[in-house]
Amino acid sequence: MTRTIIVSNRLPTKVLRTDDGLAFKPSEGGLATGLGSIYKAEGNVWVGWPGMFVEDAAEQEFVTEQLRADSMAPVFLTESEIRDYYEGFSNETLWPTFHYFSQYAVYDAATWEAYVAVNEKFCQAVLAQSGPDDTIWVHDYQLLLLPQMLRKARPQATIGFFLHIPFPSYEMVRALPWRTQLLEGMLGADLIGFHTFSYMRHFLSSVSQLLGLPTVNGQIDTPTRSVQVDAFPMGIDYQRFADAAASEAAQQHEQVYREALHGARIVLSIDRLDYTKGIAERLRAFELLLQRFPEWRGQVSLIMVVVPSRDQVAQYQALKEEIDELVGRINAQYRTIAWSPIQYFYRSFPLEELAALYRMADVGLVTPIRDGMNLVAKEFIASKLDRRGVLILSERAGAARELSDALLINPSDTDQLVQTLHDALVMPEEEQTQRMAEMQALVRRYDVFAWTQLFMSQLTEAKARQRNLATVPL
Ligand code: GDG
Repeated sequence: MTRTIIVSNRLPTKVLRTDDGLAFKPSEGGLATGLGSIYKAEGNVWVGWPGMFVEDAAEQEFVTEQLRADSMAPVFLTESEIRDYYEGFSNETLWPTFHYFSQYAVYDAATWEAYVAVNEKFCQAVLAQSGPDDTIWVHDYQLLLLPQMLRKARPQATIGFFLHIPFPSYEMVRALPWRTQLLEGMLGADLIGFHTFSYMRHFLSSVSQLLGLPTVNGQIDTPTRSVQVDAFPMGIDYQRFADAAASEAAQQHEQVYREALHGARIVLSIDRLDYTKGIAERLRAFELLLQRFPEWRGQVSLIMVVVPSRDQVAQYQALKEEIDELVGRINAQYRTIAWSPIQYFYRSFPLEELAALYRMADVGLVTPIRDGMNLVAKEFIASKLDRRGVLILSERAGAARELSDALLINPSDTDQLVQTLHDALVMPEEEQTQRMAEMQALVRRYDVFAWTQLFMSQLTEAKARQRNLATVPL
């Protein structure tokens, strides 16, 4: 029997150290839900880091045993590996480069070496779980070298790779000192997936210009194999968000929040703390809205949830300070005893509270500078049971390709954003429901389960094509 192995930097369960010993907390992320039916099936497994340092051998054994029961296999990483491979090369070199923030990119041979070594460690962990003909689906930018490492050890395996962040233009990629190794690493896969066609085109262009390989119709021919490349826009678990929004708990939260907000209209923004998300730019636009359209003072509040993330990286600390300062300044300038322009939360909320916020928001404000897809935009849509509400979406989020009924904006154009905020707040209800209905139909249909199925079936096809090629006599 062949098996399927999912590999990502993080496992879908986090191990925590509590007063009562080690605890296991399942993640509610979209990927975990979407891939649930695969990795939980008989014999399959998800390989990744459990999110905590476990050095003691007996503890490692305990964690491994516990996770095995839930179809997971941990890769234990040390503090220095996380510092260099994850915070270093992944988040200080690849993340800024792939999001067009090259001014933040650090080129450091030591973190690159750690990246290679940790990819190798993941490779060994996968090999320990897999046989020669198994299917392996590798996820994201932390593991770009893994497909090729696996290919060398398992020439017959079916290997898929999906990138969750943008793939940037050749001009960005060529600046990376390790560009050749990174591209070759990805090419170990039989199928490489991106969120959009433009990321896919950028990848093909880099492969052709940097490796000199022919690329025709989404197929790359290496001297020994052919690799398929395609776009698979990731979806969400639509029903889960629709159900959460309909729940008694969400309705109760909404009631409490509405009373506290004294009837103000609500603009909602939800992101991880990240300079790619355009959080500071969004605050400046909201400040300008209050300046240019004084009629909104006292009438509209921005609820801004920022989920702490990567706070060991210098740029993230600086961004946090910038946000704190901007919120302080705007609130100090405009607030009244009864009204706050910005309700800012630097923490994450449980699903029912998040659902209440999605439910009650008049405007969803999703304005990243760059974003692979952006699932928040889709979750906002799924939560709008009465179809009222307007989505303002950056044209530089992958989601903008699908959500053409959102109000699309250029996140660098503050004037346009201010005007669009105003337009959204005065949009007639009929137009709101029309746009929302179109977007709901799309987000409901292409959910995360459809995404998983499509990728897996294309992967099987790509492998079959590969086998046919191999049996054609020269
Ligand atoms: C990467 C790419 C791509 C947020 N606040 C709370 C909370 N969240 C959840 C949201 C959403 C998720 O976090 C964020 O997903 P995004 O897609 O918006 O962004 P990234 O984390 O940057 O993800 C991105 C994605 O991978 C998938 O391929 O779309 O472009 O950067 O699901 O709901 N969840 C809870 N409380 C919160 O306060 N429970």
